[in-house]
Amino acid sequence: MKKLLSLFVLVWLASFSLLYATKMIESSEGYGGNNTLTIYNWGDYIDPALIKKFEKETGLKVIYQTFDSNEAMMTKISQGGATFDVAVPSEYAISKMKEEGLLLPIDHSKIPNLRYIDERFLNLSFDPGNEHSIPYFWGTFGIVYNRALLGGKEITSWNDLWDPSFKNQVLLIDGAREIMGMALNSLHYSLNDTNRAHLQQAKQKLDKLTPNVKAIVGDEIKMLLANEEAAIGIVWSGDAAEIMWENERLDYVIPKEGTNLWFDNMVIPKTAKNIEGAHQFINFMLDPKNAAQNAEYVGYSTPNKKALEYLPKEIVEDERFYPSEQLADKLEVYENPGKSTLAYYNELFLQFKMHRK
Ligand code: N2P
Repeated sequence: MKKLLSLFVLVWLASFSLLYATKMIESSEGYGGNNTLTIYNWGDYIDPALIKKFEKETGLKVIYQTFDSNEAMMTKISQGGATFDVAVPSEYAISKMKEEGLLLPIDHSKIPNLRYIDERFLNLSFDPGNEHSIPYFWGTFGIVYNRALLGGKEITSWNDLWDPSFKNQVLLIDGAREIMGMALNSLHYSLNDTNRAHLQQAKQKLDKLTPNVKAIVGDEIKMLLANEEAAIGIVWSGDAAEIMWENERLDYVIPKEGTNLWFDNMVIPKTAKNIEGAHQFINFMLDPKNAAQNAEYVGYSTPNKKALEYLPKEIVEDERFYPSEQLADKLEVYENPGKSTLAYYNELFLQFKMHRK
């Protein structure tokens, strides 16, 4: 009987440790859980050295995936197939995701570094009280161009892009909201316009830009512009900053008809498996030294007031990348126009892309 009992204990112990071992393997292979942290961010939007530093400090293993538009990110998150612990949407996407119940509340007591964020970037209308999102980067959307390649011509407005002499010279990023917004602004409409006739007009105006459009691309836009494969790019400010460091013949303009002022914040999607780790990561990215290192690496503007002290003066005093409150007030933030209008923006943009082929 004794023998039988010890055999039973042995078998029980063995199966228990087997179960434990499988669990360990599962989590280290990235099935999510408390040893891993899964992050979903824009491409080229973090200094990889910071991921290593975070892993070292916390013992967590980071699984990192990227997207290149809010639309692509929202589709993936709402389908729920993949689960993420932290994601970095822009303001209108945050508002939409909140509406759809896709985000978890953030526990501010676990984010002490929140005190370093400039008040200007807190408590904005898309997320009052920052209940569901914490600032990461911010910026504008505008035109980067190579004056030398354009025979010395200067660009100051969206409407300049339709100049017939710029044939095959314009690169666009692949974002429905951004490109439709640019066309709306060029017509002096709001980039939050919901009037379908205006949206149609914007799409027709985009069709007229087609001869000048060389390609609609993702993050490779930076390489193409830096290598002078095209003279003009419609880009986010931080991408412009990064390529201007590489090629000094490039300049960035905020078009005079106005443009978009955007905010990208960190959120915890509802399907998150490591909520504690997500808070740790958000707090880590808000550490002023980490935030400064990240801003210097990617070229984007940090909302972290304390981090500005660690950044070169030429960068933080450059109105093109750190627009003053006065200038920023003249720019427009994307609003969430509701599901059907948003779908209409996407549809028109898709039609424009197909029209090119
Ligand atoms: C970085 C993309 C920045 C996103 N490649 C702007 N919202």
